[in-house]
Amino acid sequence: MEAEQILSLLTQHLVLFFPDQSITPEEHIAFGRHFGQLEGHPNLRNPFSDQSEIFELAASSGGIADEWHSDITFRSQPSILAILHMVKCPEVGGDTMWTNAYKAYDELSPPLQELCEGLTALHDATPHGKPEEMTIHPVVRIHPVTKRKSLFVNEHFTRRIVELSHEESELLLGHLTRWMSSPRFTVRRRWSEGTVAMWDNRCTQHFVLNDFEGERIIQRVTVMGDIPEAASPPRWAPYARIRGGGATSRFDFQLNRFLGQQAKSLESNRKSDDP
Ligand SMILES: O=C(O)CCC(=O)C(=O)O
Repeated sequence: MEAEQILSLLTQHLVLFFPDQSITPEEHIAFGRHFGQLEGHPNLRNPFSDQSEIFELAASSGGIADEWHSDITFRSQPSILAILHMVKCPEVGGDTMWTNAYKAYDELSPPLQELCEGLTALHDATPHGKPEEMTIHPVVRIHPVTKRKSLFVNEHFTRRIVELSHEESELLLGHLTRWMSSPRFTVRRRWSEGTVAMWDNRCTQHFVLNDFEGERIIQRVTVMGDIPEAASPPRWAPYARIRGGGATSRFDFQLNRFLGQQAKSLESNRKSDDP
């Protein structure tokens, strides 16, 4: 099958499975390259290979992604798609689930859709021990190919809705991330060794069931990303109280820090553009 056909099936179905492949790491990388430039994982170690374009998640080294997420959303250009190869799986358990972020958006009530479209969210790499790696994305993004809207917040990397207070953000993010995982939006894969799975990272999230014993080894290549296009520009200013000292000001600390860094970098870009 041609790469273009595969991409078109992916656009239609969001997640594809190719059983009984048992590919080598080189074949895995070569397959991935058909879909764009590959990137290694920015924060996770790559213990099994010198090749930076492939990395491994092994249960023995704690590589169980048991929180819903899209990949690398703490970066300004999160990956567009990823391809997994199941190398060793437990006899029972360790299934992976994916959820459809288009449906999660489509089935929100119109007032909540409208609210979410005017919001942005701060994402960071806290799960990798790097909270200083952060960026802001729209809460609702538009897929560059289908032009459909999808919800783009996840429980693993999204810390805060920028235009809401900390307390309001906790409520809304809690609701949206639970909503994303509603069973009717999801598909669940029981793995066998040699299966390859591919997903569109712009309109899905995934989650691994941490319910198994024994080794589970899976390898991934990741196709580099694009800047998420917002369904609409943010409709409100960031809500972060500048004054310090109050017991709850710690909740605004990270957002203020990000906004400060952003203002500095805009200022230095402006200066370097000055004739
Ligand atoms: O191990 C899996 O099934 C999924 C791994 C994962 O979450 C990821 O590659 O981001």
